[in-house]
Amino acid sequence: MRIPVVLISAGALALAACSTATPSVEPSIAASEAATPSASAAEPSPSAAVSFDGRIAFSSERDGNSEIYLATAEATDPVRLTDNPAQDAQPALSPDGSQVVFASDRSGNFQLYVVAVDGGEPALISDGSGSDGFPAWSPDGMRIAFASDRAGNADIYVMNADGTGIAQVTSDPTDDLSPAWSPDGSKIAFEADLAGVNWELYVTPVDGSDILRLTTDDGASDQAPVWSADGSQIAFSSDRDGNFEIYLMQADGSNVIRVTTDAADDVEPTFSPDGSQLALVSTRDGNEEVYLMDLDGTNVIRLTTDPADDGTPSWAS
Ligand SMILES: [Ca+2]
Ligand SMILES: [Ca+2]
Ligand SMILES: [Ca+2]
Ligand SMILES: [Ca+2]
Repeated sequence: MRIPVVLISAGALALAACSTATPSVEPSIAASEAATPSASAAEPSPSAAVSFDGRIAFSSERDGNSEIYLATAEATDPVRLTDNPAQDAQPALSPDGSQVVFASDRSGNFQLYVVAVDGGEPALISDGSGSDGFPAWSPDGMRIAFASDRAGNADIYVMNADGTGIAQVTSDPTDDLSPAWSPDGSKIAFEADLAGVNWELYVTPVDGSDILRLTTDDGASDQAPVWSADGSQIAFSSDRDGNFEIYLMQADGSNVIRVTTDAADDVEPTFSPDGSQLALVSTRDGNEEVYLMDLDGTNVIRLTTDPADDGTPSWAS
């Protein structure tokens, strides 16, 4: 069983997963479902850059602990943006592709930091009043939505991109995670178990005034929503068909379409800037890798080729 990306325990946004000693910031993909990673010659040699448009930020443990990396079509190897023994995780590229906001426990508990893609020291933007994670840039680049346990359980908040002007969006007693902005900036989709069944997807105006449930599959966990560029669709991951797959639905929750069809876990979808592709994380080759594919699941491109876990892609122009 996959467990939530962030477990809320003892009032902390513990980015812990399963029984791994190292806090995992990726969705916990059951080890039993993944083949034993092989560091043998089976890994293809990354001798040429994979072709794709824009920039993709992701997290990886390839250098011993979770760091943030940036992949571009021009570069053969991803560029490492963080260098800290703490967990640096959940990167989100700004809409113009110039900055990455991410969560890190380098100060003790998870806080949000911003780093320029061309380097420099990450700047703290959290105010330290709770453990913060799941940052998501608003489409105009002016605000950041995130999850925080500062009020006792995980809720969705929004703030200005410099960390000022924090406003609470949700205030229910269950955990609300993984906020995603609609392209017009008016709504936020998120995952929660408000109905007391399991993780379901919800949507609300940014002021939190009208929370609507989008998914109704009570027997499964629906997680990690992300909006298409035209606002018509939401991609998400769900285990409703036995293992985690990527699905698309209309933004009102109707017309669910399954995108992936393999026995491994497929999670953490995000759209390409032009909306024609998805990036996602899958264990289909033995460990967590980032893949790109068309919206119908065809033309699969493997972006990462490292035996360590690679995850949480964010794609911008
Ligand atoms: Ca690190
Ligand atoms: Ca809550
Ligand atoms: Ca699958
Ligand atoms: Ca990998």
